[in-house]
Amino acid sequence: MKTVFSPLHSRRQVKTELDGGLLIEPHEKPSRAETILARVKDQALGDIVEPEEFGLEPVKRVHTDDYVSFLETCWQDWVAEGKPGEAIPAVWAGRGMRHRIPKDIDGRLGYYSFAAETSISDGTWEAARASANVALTAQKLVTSGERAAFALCRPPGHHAHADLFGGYCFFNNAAITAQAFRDQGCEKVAVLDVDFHHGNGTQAIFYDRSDVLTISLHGDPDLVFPHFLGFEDETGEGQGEGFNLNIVYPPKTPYSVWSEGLERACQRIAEFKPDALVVALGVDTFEDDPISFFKLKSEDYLSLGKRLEQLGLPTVFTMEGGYDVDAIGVNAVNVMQGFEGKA
Ligand code: OKS
Ligand code: MG
Ligand code: ZN
Repeated sequence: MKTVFSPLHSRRQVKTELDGGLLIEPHEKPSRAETILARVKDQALGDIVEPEEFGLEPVKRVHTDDYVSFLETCWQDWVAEGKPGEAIPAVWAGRGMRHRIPKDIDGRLGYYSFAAETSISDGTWEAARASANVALTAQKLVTSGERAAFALCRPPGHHAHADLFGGYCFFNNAAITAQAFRDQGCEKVAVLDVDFHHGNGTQAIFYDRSDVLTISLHGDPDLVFPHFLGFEDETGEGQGEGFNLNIVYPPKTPYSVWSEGLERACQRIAEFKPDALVVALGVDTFEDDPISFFKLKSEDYLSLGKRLEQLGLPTVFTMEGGYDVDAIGVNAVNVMQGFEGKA
């Protein structure tokens, strides 16, 4: 399987993540992508290719023009206001307040976000753009006849809504990929999100549509991020009713239990009969992940890859979360190797 990777991911190198009342070194750091790339090379998974430039048009099929413009100038607007640190949202329109776009950068940071852990600094825009191009290049490979491709995206994407960043995500690479399949003639596309966290952005983007089935397996949002979306009674709306599926799990869930949900998800996808599959691949389901609470083991990722292959679909994997840097290379590449038949 080919891997698409851009060295521009390293342009996103923020110093801060608001966590527990402290500004810590971010969990979502450059070494994550480098570790996965090293494992791809070590295992000779396949060619590693740099992304093509697709421009903003396929991004704007999923994200609003004003959100994209905000991201493009956010850092320079912040610096121009004389702010000494990294750009961090600190104010939101609460219940009863106005959802209008303020002129001031603090106001706009709040308007275009849903959480405060994701700082912005120099290079975030370039890295986020490259990450979307990585996904779109993988999509092009698959459209051109590859059975599957690994988009080694960084920053990740599945939390990003049409006009909201948060959860380390800016552009929703999985959603952009699914929409690209649609725009190139696929009538139906499924997005399966196996990251530990709910794919809230992907769900929201396609919530009223029946052409893109969205499924996410994740930790109970009553207990973990993103806290305000991802419950099992969210099944889609309007035309999209019945085309969103959330499967939530409690702390300490092992693969033996998690895989029952995977089976339900796979059966729903088979029934939907999509023309292509996008897998939002997080490996923060791992037992030693520092911010998550499932108990998957490294060999379980081989089983996951094998089950996904059995769907028999053209498949793009977009990299999402996973923060035990020592293990994420093995775990992510195990999914690809399981897909390719390694037991
Ligand atoms: C807040 C925790 C923020 C978690 C963000 C989740 C990132 C992720 N202290 N999404 O898939 O891995
Ligand atoms: Mg998920
Ligand atoms: Zn995650």
